Amino acid sequence: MSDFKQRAQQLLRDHDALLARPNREILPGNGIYSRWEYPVLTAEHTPVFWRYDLNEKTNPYLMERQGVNAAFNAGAIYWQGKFLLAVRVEGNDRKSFFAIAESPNGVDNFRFWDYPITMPETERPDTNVYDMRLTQHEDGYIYGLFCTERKDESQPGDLSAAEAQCGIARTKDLVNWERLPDLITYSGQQRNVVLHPELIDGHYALYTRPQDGFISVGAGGGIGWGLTPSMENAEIKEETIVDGKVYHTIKEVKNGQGPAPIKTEHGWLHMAHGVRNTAAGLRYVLYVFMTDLHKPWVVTHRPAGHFIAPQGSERVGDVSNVTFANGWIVNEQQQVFIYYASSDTRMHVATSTVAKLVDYCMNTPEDGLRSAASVQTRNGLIAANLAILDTLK
Ligand code: M1P
Repeated sequence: MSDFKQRAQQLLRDHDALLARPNREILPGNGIYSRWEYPVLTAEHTPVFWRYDLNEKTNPYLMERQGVNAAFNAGAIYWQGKFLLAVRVEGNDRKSFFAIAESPNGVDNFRFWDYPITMPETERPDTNVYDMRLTQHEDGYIYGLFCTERKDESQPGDLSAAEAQCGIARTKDLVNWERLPDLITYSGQQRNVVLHPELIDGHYALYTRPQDGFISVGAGGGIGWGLTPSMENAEIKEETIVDGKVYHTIKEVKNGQGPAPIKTEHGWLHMAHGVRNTAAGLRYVLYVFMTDLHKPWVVTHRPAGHFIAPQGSERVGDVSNVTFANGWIVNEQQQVFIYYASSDTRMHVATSTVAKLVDYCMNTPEDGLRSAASVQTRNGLIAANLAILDTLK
């Protein structure tokens, strides 16, 4: 057998072994959720035939011709009994694109469909697209809302000056996508925009993240809320802040809605990311909160602090110290599969249940916003526990 063929077979075998590797729940967990041992997706999970030219005539050295740098920030949907992720795949050329990866059980065996999503462009082509939130809407469409990034033409001298806006596409089969005009808002820029799954007073409702600049949200920020009569020419005339930035919390610098919220009998369950600054740069963590069942723009429960923060090897990657999530899935058994990315590099899963997440939201103390308040809250727990500790021995 030729060296070329031998190496090609090795590549394909190793890839198959990686995809078939069983994952393992890390127990006992923290009672809120369990992490799983292996990332569910990495750059190496993308098909060999996306990266290598497998033709010996055109690629005698069997080189990787179109490398993939990362697979992260995936939207998620439970579709025809399968767990589907709409992954942000980033090529070595820094361009991101969307690709669907499918798993039978949500925790391992994720396999990419043969082709990435061919996302149509608008008249103003996107330079980069990323972080798609999937919403199965009551109007019958699956919407994908994502960030479209383009050069900020008003600053031709600054090559890093960019503009982020919300791109919108919809589909009925996750293969054929109809691109709709970008969302119009009257904030400078938008990222982390998410469609609420139900109409509110006959209008489509969106969680937004108004921002003054491309990286910095400036004076604005927070998770916003706005209504539009149509998604075909979506326009939000008035944005109100649902969950703002707060000094000395995990969302002091900025925050953003994660996936579309989950409807529960106690209200809407939300996951978001919060960002604070440190001497080592920005730190992104995930937090959860609940809003009113009939008024999803009104926060009812805010457990203090982070829900998931980068841990161990999750802390290192292209943009270190980041956890980011824009997808979760609830299955028929009300189990929740939380898909989170670490350090803009790879995807992980954490598993929980709707009941546990609701309990966490409703019964975890809020941030008292002062050290003394935190000690007082903790002392309450300690005193109550000391009174019963002997009964557990
Ligand atoms: O690098 C961390 C994250 O930064 C951005 O999120 P935000 O707009 O909240 O700062 C996004 O580019 C996101 O993709 C990225 O993971």
